[in-house]
Amino acid sequence: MLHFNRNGSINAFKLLKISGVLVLSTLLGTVFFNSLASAQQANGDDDGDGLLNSWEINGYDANGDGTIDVDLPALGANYQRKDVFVEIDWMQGAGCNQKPSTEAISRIVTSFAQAPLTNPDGSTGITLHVDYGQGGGLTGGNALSCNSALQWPSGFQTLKAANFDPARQPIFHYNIWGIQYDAGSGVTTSSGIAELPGDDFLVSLGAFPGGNGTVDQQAGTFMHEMGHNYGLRHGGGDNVNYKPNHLSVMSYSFQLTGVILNGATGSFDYQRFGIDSLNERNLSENQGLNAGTGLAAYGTVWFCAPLQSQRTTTNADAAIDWNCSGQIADGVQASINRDLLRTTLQETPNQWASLIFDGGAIGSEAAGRRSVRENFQLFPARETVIEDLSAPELLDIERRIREALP
Ligand SMILES: [Ca+2]
Ligand SMILES: [Ca+2]
Ligand SMILES: [Ca+2]
Ligand SMILES: [Ca+2]
Ligand SMILES: [Zn+2]
Repeated sequence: MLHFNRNGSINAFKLLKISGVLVLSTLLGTVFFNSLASAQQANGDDDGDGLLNSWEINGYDANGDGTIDVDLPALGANYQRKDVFVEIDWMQGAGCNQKPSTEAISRIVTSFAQAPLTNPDGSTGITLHVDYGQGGGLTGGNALSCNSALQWPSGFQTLKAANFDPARQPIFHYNIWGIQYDAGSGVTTSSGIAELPGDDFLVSLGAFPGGNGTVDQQAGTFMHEMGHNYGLRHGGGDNVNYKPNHLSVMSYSFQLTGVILNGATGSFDYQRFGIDSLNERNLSENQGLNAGTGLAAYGTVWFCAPLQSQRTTTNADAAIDWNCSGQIADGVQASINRDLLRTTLQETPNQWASLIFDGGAIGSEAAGRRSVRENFQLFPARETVIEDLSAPELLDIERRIREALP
């Protein structure tokens, strides 16, 4: 992947958010200190989802005129349970239909609902609200014209400005489902691009089967690109690809199939627990990933040098023939993550516990009063992740996993 640093503004960005909270406190403080129990401050965020208590309880009034602009209670927000909001616009017309399937979106809503995080109300999980134009309060999602060479970030931001209510900027991530894109070095068949952390991401499956991918490919890629917005990386806490000790849709090994659980693909998930490092100069084949009994239900994928042959196991906590010698031994030296380098593949975290909920303009009270273009300048992405595998490369990984797990 490529990471572009657009740095120097992080401190200013945090200060703006703080001042946004102070402004809100001034405007609404009296009302809330009268109407809420003392512990529940209007400008607090009890559940840590980046959305202020006052917005989740009363709705968000972008310009302070007394009219609610984003009715969060009507959308199902709960100030004591984590909520995340995504608006999807998709290209559709003659020759393209990039609308995600209902099944793909609902799978990821389920994945978030099953997240291993506890909430102040005692529940577990995150409520993922996806507006792709279903109706009810969810009328932001709409079709866009087909464009097989969308420019990032300029063209993306132009579409956002024309198709996204600015009042939603502190609350909703914005996601376009396009065909292919150009981030400055030509049109690519890459599956997407995303800010890290941030509030904008693109899914681009135009070169995938059927012109928009299978349900699995849609579900996995949507969750993968959204994960970058929440600060997640391809190697868990780092950017190293294909780490066998990273069991997450954030790894290219599992983006299209989901993680291997109970002998099968299809677990669309971020990593749920920490896994030890692997020293490629001293691997214990007897130990496998050695992350304890909870790992026994999980499989993993690794690669054997020099041919980079891809291997799959359905039990990552049992013995693993890391160097593909046909024998199990300790003290083995092998590069197992497809890069020919023998290094230490660093430990990987519980990714659900490390989500950054307030990327980009999310959580900034003043952001809803600005134009899309103004916020784009004020909240530059710290990094942008361009998926650097072509469609054929990513599909090849998926095909080999499916061959190994009939
Ligand atoms: Ca909140
Ligand atoms: Ca909430
Ligand atoms: Ca829209
Ligand atoms: Ca290696
Ligand atoms: Zn990625």
